[in-house]
Amino acid sequence: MSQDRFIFDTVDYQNSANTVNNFVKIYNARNNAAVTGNSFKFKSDHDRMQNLLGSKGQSRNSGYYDGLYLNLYSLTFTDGSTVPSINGPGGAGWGAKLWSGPIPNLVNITDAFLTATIQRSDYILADIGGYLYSPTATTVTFQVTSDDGSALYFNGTNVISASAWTYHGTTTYTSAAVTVNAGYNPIRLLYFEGSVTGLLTMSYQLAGQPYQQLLPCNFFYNYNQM
Ligand SMILES: [Ca+2]
Repeated sequence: MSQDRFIFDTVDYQNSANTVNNFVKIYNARNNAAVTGNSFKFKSDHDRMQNLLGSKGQSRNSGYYDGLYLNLYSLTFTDGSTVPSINGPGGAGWGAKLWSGPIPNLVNITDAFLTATIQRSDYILADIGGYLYSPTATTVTFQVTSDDGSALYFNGTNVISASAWTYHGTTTYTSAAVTVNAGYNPIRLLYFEGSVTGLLTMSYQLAGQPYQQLLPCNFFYNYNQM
């Protein structure tokens, strides 16, 4: 007699009243199919759940880790005017990978961060990716501030102005309210910096909430190394 095996995946969701709900979703271990009708929700103390389940990153059997994931590359264009490919690594202007790692809390790439991380702050490209998780469909508005270029893909579409992907001083770009599907929504933030001052920050506003710059682990995940 064969035995059914299941994967239990914990997710956290902060609702509009700032209450943290802890969900457990159940998947069939043979084919990763969600077991419908059997996902259930804990409305409980967040820390107590962590004590029960271990650190949040480790508790996700489906392989998702907290935060977004940052890959830094060398920008090979140093003339201050030639724009690199918006299609990412391998395209024009994208040189060697310089660094990679998770950014668990905040998108805030500054000259100081780059100098501390890769001992340089000019002629770099950043490819930041992961997922925004929501247990239900909703909407989100993003703001990206960059010097120089930036592009923000959400569920495969660039949701900020195409003019952001140019050389310019510090400028904030605001998306329209975009649809968030229930589940994991792919998100990718691209950035390039030529010379002089550089900056990249991202904030977001979920429906009914103020803008937040922090990326709480409740919402943003990455899937191993991209
Ligand atoms: Ca600059």
